[in-house]
Amino acid sequence: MHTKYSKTLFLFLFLLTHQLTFAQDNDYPQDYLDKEFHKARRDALRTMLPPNSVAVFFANAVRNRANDVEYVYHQDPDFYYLTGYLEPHAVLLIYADMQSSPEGNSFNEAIFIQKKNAKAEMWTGKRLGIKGVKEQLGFDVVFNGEDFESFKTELTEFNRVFFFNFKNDVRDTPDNADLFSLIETFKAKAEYPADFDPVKEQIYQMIREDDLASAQQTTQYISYQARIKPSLLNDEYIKAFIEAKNEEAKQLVKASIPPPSHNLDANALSSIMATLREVKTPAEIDLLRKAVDISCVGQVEVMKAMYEEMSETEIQGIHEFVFKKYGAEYEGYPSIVGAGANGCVLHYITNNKMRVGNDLVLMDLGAEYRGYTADVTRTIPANGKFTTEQKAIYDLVYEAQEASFNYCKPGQPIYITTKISREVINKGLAALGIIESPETTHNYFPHGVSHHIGLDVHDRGNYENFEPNMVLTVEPGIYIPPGSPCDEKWWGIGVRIEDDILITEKGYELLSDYAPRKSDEIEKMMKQESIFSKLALPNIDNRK
Ligand SMILES: [Mn+2]
Repeated sequence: MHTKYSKTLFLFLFLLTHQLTFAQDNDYPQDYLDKEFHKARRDALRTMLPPNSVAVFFANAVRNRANDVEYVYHQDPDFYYLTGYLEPHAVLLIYADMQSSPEGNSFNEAIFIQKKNAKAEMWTGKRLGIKGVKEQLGFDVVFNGEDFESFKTELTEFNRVFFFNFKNDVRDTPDNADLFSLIETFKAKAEYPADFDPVKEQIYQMIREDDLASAQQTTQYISYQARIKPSLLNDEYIKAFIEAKNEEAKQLVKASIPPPSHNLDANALSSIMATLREVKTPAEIDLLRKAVDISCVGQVEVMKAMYEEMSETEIQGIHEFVFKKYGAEYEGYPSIVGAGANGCVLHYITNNKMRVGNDLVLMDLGAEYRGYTADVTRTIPANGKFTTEQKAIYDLVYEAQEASFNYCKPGQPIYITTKISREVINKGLAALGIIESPETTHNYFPHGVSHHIGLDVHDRGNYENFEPNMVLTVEPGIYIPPGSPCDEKWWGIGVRIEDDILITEKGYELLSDYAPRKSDEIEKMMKQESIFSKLALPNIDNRK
């Protein structure tokens, strides 16, 4: 009897504890990328590194908003992709070959992270610490940041040390294991030259590898960079290359360029990471689908809810409420809600017009779900009905987008969508009399049409051909700000239609098809009853 009772009690307690753990776990998102994903991406990166090299990645900086308040922390997407680590003040080393520690252990990667600290965690939340990073992120070699300095790794001995050069936006704090200190330690270990200039090194490299065919490309790159940093043109070799009149003279410059005096490479990682990140894994595609669906629900709910008295701010709020209702943590980029002429400002994020009136409202928003962001734009008439002019411009953008979709398949160059959209729009603008002829130079469509999406809204990519499992936008637009050299009736019309597609073996899949795109389908959707029309909040105007 006694035994049986104990057994039952034990079983009961066991089930209870188990149940509690289970319930607690389930109260938090379970669908982040798993540690196997991040490990597989590190392994894929390793295969792209030349022998006897190491790639070094730093966590993003914590950035200050004002006084003692920081901006919401966002991990560097490359760092997240390779680690899953969401905290600041960390550095990752990925070696091409096996290394041995002084204790005789072999390893080919190491991560240095934020140390557990009960006091700090009381203010800013739980840290994974060494144990958490080993168990949850699957790293074997994990140290606290403070141990980076004494960590034995002879960076100067490698053929190549790859990293992204540092931006001067990292604050030094009293903590000797903060990002600032980790970077200083790296610079000391790698004998980073005080005058290190990756752009100059890139130009030297291009000149060294230059043949007659690429001379123009090198010259273009130099003139682009010189606009940012004019002093580049004072460099004796760059100056000589620009001034070289013929191939013979260019060859002389090429032969005179000194070899690099160190093993640091701050250029190559961007194309290596682009190659890795531009093609998505099934797990990434699942998260992107979710982010896109959520963003489309936002567009649909706003289509139903919109009326003339709404403000841009409120419209933004409905989208973002929908994102959060579905568990998306963030917006992937600052939300754009622009009525009328505001829609002609490409990155209008002020969103403070208090009444959208009879204008078109351009809404470019993306939910970020578990790190992956959508990028969807709809442009709708605030009062539910396109005017003749609004519809003419809208339908032209739609036509350009439809024409571009036809070319979204493996083997086609990504820039083709821009080329096709441009052709359709130039022809259409001329037919409407907005420009003189399809050949007229104009500024009504100043941007490209396709970019990758992923951990970044403008995700890394090499931008060559479409390949299966790439996820990209197709987003033509026409913007006619007031004062444009055309009939006034077109002024203040800004239209962008932006959809997200998954490239498949034979073509593409439209991921953002939940939100209507066609002008008459939008008008139909806008007639539907909205849940938000029942939302009544107290009037606070007369409170003192
Ligand atoms: Mn976009």
